[in-house]
Amino acid sequence: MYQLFYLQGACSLATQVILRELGQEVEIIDKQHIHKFKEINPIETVPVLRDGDNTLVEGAAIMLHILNKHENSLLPKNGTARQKAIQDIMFANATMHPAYGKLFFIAQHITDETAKKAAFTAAAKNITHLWQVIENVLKNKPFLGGSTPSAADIMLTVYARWGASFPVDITLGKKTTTLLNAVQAMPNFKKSVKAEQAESEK
Ligand SMILES: N[C@@H](CCC(=O)N[C@@H](CS)C(=O)NCC(=O)O)C(=O)O
Repeated sequence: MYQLFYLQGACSLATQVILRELGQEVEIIDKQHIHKFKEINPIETVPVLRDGDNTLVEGAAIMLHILNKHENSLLPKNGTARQKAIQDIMFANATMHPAYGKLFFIAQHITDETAKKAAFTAAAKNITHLWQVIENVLKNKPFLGGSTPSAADIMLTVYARWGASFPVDITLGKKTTTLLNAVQAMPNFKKSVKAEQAESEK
């Protein structure tokens, strides 16, 4: 069984959803319940995945590890389709995630109200631009992965939920909204959200 260290609603939620989609058993552990989490991951971020004696960090690396290890339709086996799916995972993890990360940084570190508002507006504008890029890609398909959700679709859906926690206007296209709703309606998405809630309340 895998062990996954998480924070409620954080990017680790995507790791949990995908482990469940892969039919894997996972024990989830709230990072906040761990006294010396720094000893597990020196940079103190989630997700952290324990696969036997192997402790993995970095969301995209973890994603590729589990997708390579288990039979699935979330990551094509070869060719351009595989390259494209990996590119989408990297876009999610290395472009969209840090764009949302700026919102958390601004909320925590900018105290001057005028500067804070300007920074939130600039960050939201960048996020809206990234979602517009996604909307354009979705012209001829419902998900980045084609007719069914890919790992990147699930990752992006987790990040999209963060916008509601900040005083920002992020505009999402129609097809993007449909994608996000469809992913959030997946039984394993709902199950993962509930599992986090139950575990964190312990
Ligand atoms: N590059 C890292 C970034 C992960 C990251 O920023 N995780 C956030 C949650 S989404 C985190 O753990 N932040 C520390 C905290 O909130 O305590 C990865 O992809 O795993």
